[in-house]
Amino acid sequence: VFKLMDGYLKNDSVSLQKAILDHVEFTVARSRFSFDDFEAYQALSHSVRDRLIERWHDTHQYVKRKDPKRVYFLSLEFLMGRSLSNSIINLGIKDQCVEALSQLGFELEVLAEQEGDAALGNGGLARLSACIMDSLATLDFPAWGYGLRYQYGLFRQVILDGFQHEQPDYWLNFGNPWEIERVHISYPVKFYGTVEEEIVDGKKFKIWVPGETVEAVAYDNPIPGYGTRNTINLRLWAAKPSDQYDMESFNTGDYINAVINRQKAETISSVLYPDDRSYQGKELRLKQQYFFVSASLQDIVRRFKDLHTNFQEFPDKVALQLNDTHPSLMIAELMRVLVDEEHLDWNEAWGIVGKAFSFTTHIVVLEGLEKIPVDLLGSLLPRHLQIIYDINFLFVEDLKKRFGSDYDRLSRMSIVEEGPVKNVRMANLSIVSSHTVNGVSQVHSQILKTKVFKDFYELWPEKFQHKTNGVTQRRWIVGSNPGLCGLITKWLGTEAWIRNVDLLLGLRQHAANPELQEEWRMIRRVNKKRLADYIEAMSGVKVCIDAMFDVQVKRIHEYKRQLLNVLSIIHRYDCIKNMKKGDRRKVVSRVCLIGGKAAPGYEIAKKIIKLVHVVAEKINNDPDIGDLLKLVFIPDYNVSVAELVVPGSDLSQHISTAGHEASGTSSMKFLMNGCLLLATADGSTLEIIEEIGEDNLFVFGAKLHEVPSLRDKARDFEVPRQFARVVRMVREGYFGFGDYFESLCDSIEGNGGDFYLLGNDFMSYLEAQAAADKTFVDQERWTQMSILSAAGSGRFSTDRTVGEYAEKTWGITPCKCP
Ligand code: 26Q
Repeated sequence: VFKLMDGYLKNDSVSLQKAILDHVEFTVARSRFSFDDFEAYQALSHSVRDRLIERWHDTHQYVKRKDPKRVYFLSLEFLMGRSLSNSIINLGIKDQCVEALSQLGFELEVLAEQEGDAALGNGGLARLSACIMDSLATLDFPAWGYGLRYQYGLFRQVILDGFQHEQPDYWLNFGNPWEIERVHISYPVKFYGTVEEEIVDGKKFKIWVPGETVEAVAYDNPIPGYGTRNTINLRLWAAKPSDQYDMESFNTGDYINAVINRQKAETISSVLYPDDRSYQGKELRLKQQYFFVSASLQDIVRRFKDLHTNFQEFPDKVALQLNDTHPSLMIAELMRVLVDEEHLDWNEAWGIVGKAFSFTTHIVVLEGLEKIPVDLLGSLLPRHLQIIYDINFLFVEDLKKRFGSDYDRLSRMSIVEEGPVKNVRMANLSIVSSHTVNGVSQVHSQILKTKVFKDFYELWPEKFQHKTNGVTQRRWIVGSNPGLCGLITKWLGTEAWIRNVDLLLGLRQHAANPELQEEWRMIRRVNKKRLADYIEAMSGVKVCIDAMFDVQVKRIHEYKRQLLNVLSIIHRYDCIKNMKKGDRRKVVSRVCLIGGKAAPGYEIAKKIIKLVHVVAEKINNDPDIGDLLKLVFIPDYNVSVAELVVPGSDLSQHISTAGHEASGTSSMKFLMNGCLLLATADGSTLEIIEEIGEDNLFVFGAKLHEVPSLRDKARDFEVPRQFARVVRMVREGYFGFGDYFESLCDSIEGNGGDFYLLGNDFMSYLEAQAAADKTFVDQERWTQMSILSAAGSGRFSTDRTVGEYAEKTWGITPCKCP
């Protein structure tokens, strides 16, 4: 275990124990002779927090002195999950904490369970942000994360009678030891109003006279690196009422209403929007975005101005990374600050903007791109709308010079979309204003160049890059699978892989070694037992750990095809039912687990959840089936549930229709943990296949280039009878609720055609499933594939991703605190 040098605070178990007891008494205000698990969790967290703060101060001081170029990772979403275990691991004080606690009669694992998840994000994009922060800190990059401190994170999913209900996630209810409230770091953020002209030194300037002001207060979340003192900052903004421009309302005599109105300011950061395109064009969402952008940029500019006076140096000191289009109003905001406030020429300012921003998109289809209605933008941010129009005017003029009167092209590329409702296309704004644009897997980046942003690629081929996503092995192996972590270290003879994940390749040479295989299986069995206990506690279903644990956990979306999975489970059930008793001995037992949240307004996704439940009800209660097949829905899937599920799975499914998953990152977590993949050739799976070889996972389904023609032919496609049969069972109410599932069945059989090609891929999916069964019987082969999966997962660490961004996009180098 690596040891960091102590700072002012000591890290031996005696010092830690004293720290814990002091915090019990003085922070939690309980007696040091009597406190419960939750209070112990609080006291331990505060002891850890103190140590984080120490390193975090050192890092800030050091980086400030060195003043290197910094990257600012701008994201409206961060899915951090729990912090206690992760911090303890990254600080390198796990053994000492375990010892300190055991003498007090507590267990670290039990205390860690007391913590709620910080779920300030929806899914892949948000968890990616969190993994990137871990790698930025570990690799000593001078980096900051900026985000919003939503009071309510992603809704909690409660299942009643098989239906999803959404409940508020008031995650701050029991306090949050991982943040530091910075009451003195706050900025006014302005909205509405008008644009006027001002003359300074004989020159005309536009000034924005805003109508409403809200205060943004900083909450800092220290992010420790592993095996380094570097601890970086994730700064989240909360909205508070402002004292500025508020006198008026208090002078009208209606004191009570004036106070109540002030309180409304807080709604801006109150709730995370679920990922749902139907929310587009909502004023509150736009306010959130600008609130985030304005506060973050004021902070960034202030830090720049602390040491610099010449804005030409701004891009040498600042890299601004846009995590999707959500923060892209910062482009207009930086223009406004430079031109209206700092009085730079337009062209000078535009040059600075173009060198500062880089843009990552996580979306594959054009329809998914973010648009803001011009009317809405004009009323909330009148000056920004003007700036966007000006950017667009100059851009379109340039285009005309280049492409003449190719009006179709001009209208496709324009930042402003004309039509009955005019919209600002945020992706176009981001591409035009950034020096680099990247997709999140090789194939995704290719699709951007050839389809989604083809016009832009033809104009600026040099702007387009690709950066395959990753996940952090600190959380996804060291934290969530300590058994496997120890085994890997033992066989590699070093724990250096925790910082240098390419070393995992060293496992390849041992993949067929029976001794390693035996130990590997033992550890996986313990993890499966832990998962089985959780399943039973949560659903009442007892599962046999000799069965294959077959898992699909991710947001529920039609393109991710959870429905295909359910239909194949029905098929499996139907086959077993119709088998002669003697043949059943050959059936490989399965425990199928499906989990994930549906956006609240996404009807079809909600029906899929209900379908899982009714099918599960039937199968699990069929005495004829017993342990041969079980189906369980895992409710309220989140980061900490994933930490339990991933290490305990044998097979995981990533079965999106080819061309629809930009990358996919959960597959990488499963891969690292030695879980085999059953997947389509989509997103990052293509690179996983390249890395571990197609013999080491189960691939099926239409290929990317086949999808368009299959879609054209979908209407004439004769679906396999097996597919028709299982859909008919659902339709005709074999599992009940036949009417309710009609529209769901229509989505794959009706006139609209089977857009996601479930019918098409069904037989090939069943074949892949059969291949998985066949392999599972051969445990030696299975274990070898499992070891080779983990061995090949190094390429999918965010350490690699972040290294590539640093070199190719941001132009930053490490700044390691001594
Ligand atoms: C949009 C408008 C209004 C409110 C919310 C949103 C919104 C919020 C979140 C739209 C999209 C998201 C999240 C998207 C996302 O998670 N995309 C996934 O990103 C992963 C990381 O790159 C990829 O691996 C996945 O393939 C991609 O689906």
